[in-house]
Amino acid sequence: LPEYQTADETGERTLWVVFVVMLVSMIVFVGMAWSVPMSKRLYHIITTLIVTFAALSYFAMASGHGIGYHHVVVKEQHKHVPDTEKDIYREVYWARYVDWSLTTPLLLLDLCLLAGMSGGAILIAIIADVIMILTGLFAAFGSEGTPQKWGWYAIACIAYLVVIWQLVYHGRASVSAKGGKVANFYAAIGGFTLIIWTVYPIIWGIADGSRNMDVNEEIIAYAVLDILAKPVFGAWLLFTHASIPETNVEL
Ligand code: RET
Repeated sequence: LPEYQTADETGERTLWVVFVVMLVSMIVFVGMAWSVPMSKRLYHIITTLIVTFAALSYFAMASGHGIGYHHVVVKEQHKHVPDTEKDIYREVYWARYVDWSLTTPLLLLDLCLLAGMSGGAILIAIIADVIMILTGLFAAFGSEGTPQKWGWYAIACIAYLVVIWQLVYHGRASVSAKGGKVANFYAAIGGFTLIIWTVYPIIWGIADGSRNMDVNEEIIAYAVLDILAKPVFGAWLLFTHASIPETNVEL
């Protein structure tokens, strides 16, 4: 009999809770956008789009959509009877990758605009980020035991290093021209982003990669990260933007 690794009520309830958190953040960010003139709403619009995409993807996952199955054949050895094989089907929430492929570029755009990076540096950061998410998706559905699976993961990690390089090297160089206040804020929110984002590939390696975390635990881990990376990041950015006029972007 095949074994199915799926979420139960704990996982489903967590997905609904995050959906509501994203929806409430969306309403709050829209309200904050309305309190400033249109010409000062760029961060508000980007940040509202981020939580809107997340709300849509969490709604899909909570209601049972955007989920596929990854099939693994596990060989079982026995002492006195012939070896057997067992089929394991584990849920893969591909809706996350759709979400991430849209929201991580927007999160980066927030940071790149804050730093005042050049168009070329912004483009490299965003394209490397899209490559990271899409090769991560290939890794998630890659056949178990094939070199490709971890190969795709390795390519995604290299793309992630390119993203970090753009933010740390080019971002810091650009932001220094905006004065100490903006530079300090960029260092703080950029450092926060770097820490949170780096936990994603670690969770992926434990849950989807080596299967040492069950589906519920995976949902909870990503739920915490997603709330920190989107609503908490967004609120921090928008409130600070309101108090430091030098963060304005002329676009
Ligand atoms: C994957 C697996 C392959 C290797 C790497 C990954 C990185 C993912 C990241 C995701 C960030 C998501 C965010 C979501 C928004 O809330 C695709 C997990 C490097 C960095 C910030």
